[in-house]
Amino acid sequence: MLLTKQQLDKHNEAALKKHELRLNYAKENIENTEVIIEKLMAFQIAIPSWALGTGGTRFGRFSGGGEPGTLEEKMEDIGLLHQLNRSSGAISLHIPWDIPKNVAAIKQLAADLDLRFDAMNSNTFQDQADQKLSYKFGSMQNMDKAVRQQAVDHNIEVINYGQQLGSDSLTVWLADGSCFPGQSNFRKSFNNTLESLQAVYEVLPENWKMFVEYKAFEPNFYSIAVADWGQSFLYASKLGEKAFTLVDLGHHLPNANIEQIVALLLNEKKLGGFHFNDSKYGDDDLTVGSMKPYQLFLIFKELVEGMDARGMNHAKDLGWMIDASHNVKDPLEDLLQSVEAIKLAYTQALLVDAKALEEAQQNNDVVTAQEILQNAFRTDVRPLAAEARLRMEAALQPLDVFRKENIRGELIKARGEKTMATGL
Ligand code: PSV
Ligand code: MN
Repeated sequence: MLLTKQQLDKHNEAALKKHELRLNYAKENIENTEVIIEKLMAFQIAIPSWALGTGGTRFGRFSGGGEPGTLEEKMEDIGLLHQLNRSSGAISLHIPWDIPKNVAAIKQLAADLDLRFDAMNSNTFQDQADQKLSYKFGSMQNMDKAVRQQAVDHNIEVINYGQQLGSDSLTVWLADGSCFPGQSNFRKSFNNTLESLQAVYEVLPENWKMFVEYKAFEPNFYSIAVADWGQSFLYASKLGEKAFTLVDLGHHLPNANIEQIVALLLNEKKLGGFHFNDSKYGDDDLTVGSMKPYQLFLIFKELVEGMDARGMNHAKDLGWMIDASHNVKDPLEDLLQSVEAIKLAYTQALLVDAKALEEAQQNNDVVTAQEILQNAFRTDVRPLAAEARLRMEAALQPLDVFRKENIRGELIKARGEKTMATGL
């Protein structure tokens, strides 16, 4: 379901006066607003195909209705998000949850909605109905070579789908590990995992990247095959220059200094991309920026500084994706909030006076350093993000339009109350 241009114009016209007042005020206080707005217009955040339905926990799931039941419907939902914010122009597929059955038709739909295919995700953390061997005791780390081979073959199949669709990266997240001390041998698990990853890396197309995602715990609770950024870095370094670490914000032990991790990975040319979400306790998969917006800003501050130091393109040289779960909110509203939070943190990071900060650091002027960061963080940059949307013919206030046009109601009418999106 897409809105007509007239529908969007009507909402934008109603909100225009207030927007202009806010924008003028922002322009008076912020330097280089034109450069910032252009950067914002270029910045796209991929939406995973598994995030369009209601999420849940192992205790339950409360569907909100009107969920997309097919890959096509998921793409249509992302197309709608993209129409509202012009910042969600990419989809990331999880195989086998979202196998493209008719590749030509899926590519055509993506083109119609102006979406590109972001990283492909393999799944060796669940057993599928038609699967020969079980991943109960791991996939790439498994003691049985035949299971490892099955996991390798699956990843190669995922690359093949990605090639047909025009993707250029593969994200591997392994649930492999152990639940109890003594259950497995750390060195053997590591070597098996490395060998399996190498077999996939060997067939990775020339222009592709391979992202190795880490996670501290869950579903295994004693050890995980790729538990932290150091282990991911180790695999990525041994694999070669097309392999990178992927940082999912929810995959750290409590209070980890993620911004420092990001800075060092960038410095070592091993940062590949992000899965954005937020958390209070563990891998909570909450709306980006809903718990720790200052941390998100600090991460972006490192990203901007580190990318600029290497002459990287902010919009294109790293993978930007949301990986969240929507248990109590409408998934589409939640995704609009997440995209906005990412863009605001990015904008605030662009405001940091890098030269003044360097000087303060040089002089050990801790107070000034803090002032510089917090001045940027406390600046209201929402009018700049709204202006970027307006210039791209998107909605000044996407959430407002979503509600006023009763989009969820329309989706329920079209798809029914009881639809269930595939995924976890
Ligand atoms: C694992 O928790 C993870 O973050 C990986 O990225 C998976 O692909 C995704 O979530 C599955 O929901
Ligand atoms: Mn993730």
